[in-house]
Amino acid sequence: MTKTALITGATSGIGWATAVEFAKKGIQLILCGRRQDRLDELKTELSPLVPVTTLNFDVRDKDEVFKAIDSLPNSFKTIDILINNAGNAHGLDPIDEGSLDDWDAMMDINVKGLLYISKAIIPSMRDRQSGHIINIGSSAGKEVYPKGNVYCGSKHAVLAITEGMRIDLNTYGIKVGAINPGLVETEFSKVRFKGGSQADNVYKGYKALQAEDIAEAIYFAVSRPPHVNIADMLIFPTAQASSTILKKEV
Ligand code: NDP
Ligand code: 8X3
Repeated sequence: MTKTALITGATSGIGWATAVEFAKKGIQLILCGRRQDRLDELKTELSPLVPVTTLNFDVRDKDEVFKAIDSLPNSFKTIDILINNAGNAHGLDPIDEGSLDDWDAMMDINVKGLLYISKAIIPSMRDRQSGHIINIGSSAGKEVYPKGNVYCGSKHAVLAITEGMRIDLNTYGIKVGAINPGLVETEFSKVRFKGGSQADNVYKGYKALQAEDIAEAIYFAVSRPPHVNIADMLIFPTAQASSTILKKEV
């Protein structure tokens, strides 16, 4: 039977690539994000392959989140797979210099936004006793690096929440897991550095992961047989050994 996946942050990077990968595999799609032009573009690209609908909302706004999920047409209401991907780093500053607005953005989007979406979708999975939730964490959820403070905190929270979800939803047969990438070449650094020139250097001098690499890992996780749950996956580019050890060509 055709499965339905809801992907947050589908307008860019890992979310976009995951939508493309899922469409190729016949999974019908609910694409979410704030940039309607990109949602429309992706819908046009993927509609020849699978049914696609879009939802435009900010994950920080809990009323918008619940309204959006409620507004889904009947044929998209049964969500089998939830990919909690929307998120970003905002800033890279020592803790004494960090911006309160950046901290709010990271905690509100990466942590609370993920919770709002999950709360809107989990009850129907629980009632059906089936479903699969994948939270996009990060290597920053497993270790802390200089100036990463609050972003790392938000991703550590994502991993703790993932474990909590897996424990509490175990009784309903719902799969929960985290995919944790290292450096992936997306718009992530443009957002982190607010379009500044620092972003240009992040992926220079080595081959970073591409969004498609992570999309393939996500598809691997969702395509395992019913008795297999990929609980946690950490993926680095070959050039990266940890958050702070990166082999760059000079
Ligand atoms: P991108 O910046 O390319 O994509 C981020 C996505 O999140 C966009 O689609 C954006 O959509 C969406 N988003 C951001 N803020 C909001 C919001 N307030 N409401 C709704 N949607 C929002 O980055 P990536 O693809 O790299 O990041 C995806 C996930 O992967 C994030 O959780 C990130 O932390 C994680 N990650 C990234 C790594 C990397 O090196 N790139 C490594 C490890 C983890 P829109 O602006 O249209 O709303
Ligand atoms: C994104 C990877 O190293 O910039 O989560 O934190 S990193």
